[in-house]
Amino acid sequence: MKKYKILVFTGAGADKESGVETFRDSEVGYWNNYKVEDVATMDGWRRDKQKALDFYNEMRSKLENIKPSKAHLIISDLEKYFDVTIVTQNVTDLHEKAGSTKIIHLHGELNKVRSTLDSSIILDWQGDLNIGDKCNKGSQLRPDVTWFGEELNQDNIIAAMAEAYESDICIIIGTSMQVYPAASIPFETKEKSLIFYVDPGDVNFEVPVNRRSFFEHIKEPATIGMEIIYNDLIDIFI
Ligand code: BV8
Repeated sequence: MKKYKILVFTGAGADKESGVETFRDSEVGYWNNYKVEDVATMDGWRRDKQKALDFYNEMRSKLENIKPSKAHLIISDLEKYFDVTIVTQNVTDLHEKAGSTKIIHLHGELNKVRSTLDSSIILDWQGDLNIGDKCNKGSQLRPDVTWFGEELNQDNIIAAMAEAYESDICIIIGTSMQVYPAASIPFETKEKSLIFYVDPGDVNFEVPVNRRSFFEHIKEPATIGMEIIYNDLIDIFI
């Protein structure tokens, strides 16, 4: 029997209970301790490469010690019954560690770096990246993440849109939905698809009028929200 398709759209809040800081929603969020323009823009990179490298080295050093939360594990478990695609804004590898198999990283990945001369040269990378670490063409390596003002990887955006167009259910977890074009993807799902928004905070974005009757805000952290949704989906669809 054909499986219903679920699009899971995640942001930093989905990783919060694994010990990863978010960006905008708390005093300790990344953007409260670093200036976005210094560490996540091309201008910042041009001004002070080591500062940007230090920011991502700090984030990458945490990767080894963080584990998937119950939310990541439930999302992975949904693959038993549904055709699940994860479209994430997160640069961590927690969905991979939880066993999910279809993951699109819209804003890149912390454990990858790329050449500043030839963006097709992408290397797996653990540990710190520093000035002088170069690709085989002799150019400085940079984090393989998408900075503000940089175009997203078009293959990823096209793949994410294609999955959204076919999705019957959308689960949005832990994102303020402030960053575009990523935040447009959940509303590219089928017009009558169910949309669950898991976030202990308020809904601070516009839900399109034609989607409001299918939109449910579960005002809980990711682990509790995903338990609620898992039980609802099994009751309704299985
Ligand atoms: C581009 C780098 C153009 C990697 C990031 C309209 C259309 C297109 C672009 C724009 C547009 N309007 C403005 C733009 C420009 C810009 C943008 O969107 N700016 C915003 C801020 C206004 N977009 C861009 O620049 C993009 N590029 O458009 O290029 C172009 C086109 C052609 C040619 C050249 C250029 C690039 C955007 C990517 C930027 N890179 N990160 C990294 O360091 O991670 S974005 C950054 O924000 C992260 O990737 C993060 O994932 C993303 C979104 O943040 P969230 O994940 O939502 O995190 P946040 O802290 O905001 O929210 C956390 C939520 O979790 C909260 O709601 C909280 O309540 C909740 N929460 C807390 N605890 C829990 C929880 N939820 C569940 N459980 C919990 N326990």
